[in-house]
Amino acid sequence: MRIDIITAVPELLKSPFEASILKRAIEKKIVAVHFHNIRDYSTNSYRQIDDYQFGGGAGMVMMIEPIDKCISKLKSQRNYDEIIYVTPDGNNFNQRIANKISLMKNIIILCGHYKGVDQRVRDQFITMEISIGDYVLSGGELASAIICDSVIRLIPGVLGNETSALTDSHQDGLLAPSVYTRPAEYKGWKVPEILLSGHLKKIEEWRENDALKRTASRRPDLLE
Ligand code: 6GU
Repeated sequence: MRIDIITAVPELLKSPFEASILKRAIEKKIVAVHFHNIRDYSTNSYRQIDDYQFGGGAGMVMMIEPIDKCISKLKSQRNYDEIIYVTPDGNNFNQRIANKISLMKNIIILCGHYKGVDQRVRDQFITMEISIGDYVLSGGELASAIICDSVIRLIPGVLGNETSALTDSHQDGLLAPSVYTRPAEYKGWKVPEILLSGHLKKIEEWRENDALKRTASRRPDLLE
């Protein structure tokens, strides 16, 4: 998978890809992530990428021309499955969307700033709009990093069997069950007996039941 990220603040976005699981996925060449500084596509000598909004009002708007130049250049080089704009007024991100994106070959992610981008960018280029929740960030960069992390870890070969994504919270529509490790007893606090029994079928039943109980108490909306 290839991910092209268009941003005004690449520094805000790079470090998550330089450690741990994402770094390893890049080193193994399972995924390639390319950063494009939108200022490099500015057409004036101030490297300006935003301007006042027509009709007046507070807040700057990202201009169409630098974004057009960057996206058009990328599109001339390969086909993209989706051109994603991350924005607080997009569709709410979830595990289902992460799964869907993880199957794609090439995507572009455009990070918004200020009051957002000129609407014509959205009308002409964007195929998918994603929000990561009902709150506002200073820019789309951190949201993009979150989307990339959740997507990349789903690509086969990124996680080993021991960290399989299949048993994560949300992957089956439920929260994940409680987990325990050694010691089996600590200060008198015991691990549920069944998990020490070696009885695989009963353990599986216990986990299913614990996942259901958790989901019902913490996130009943997921069971509706
Ligand atoms: Cl994708 N961008 C910004 N700026 N704020 C957000 C968001 C995205 N998702 C939730 N809040």
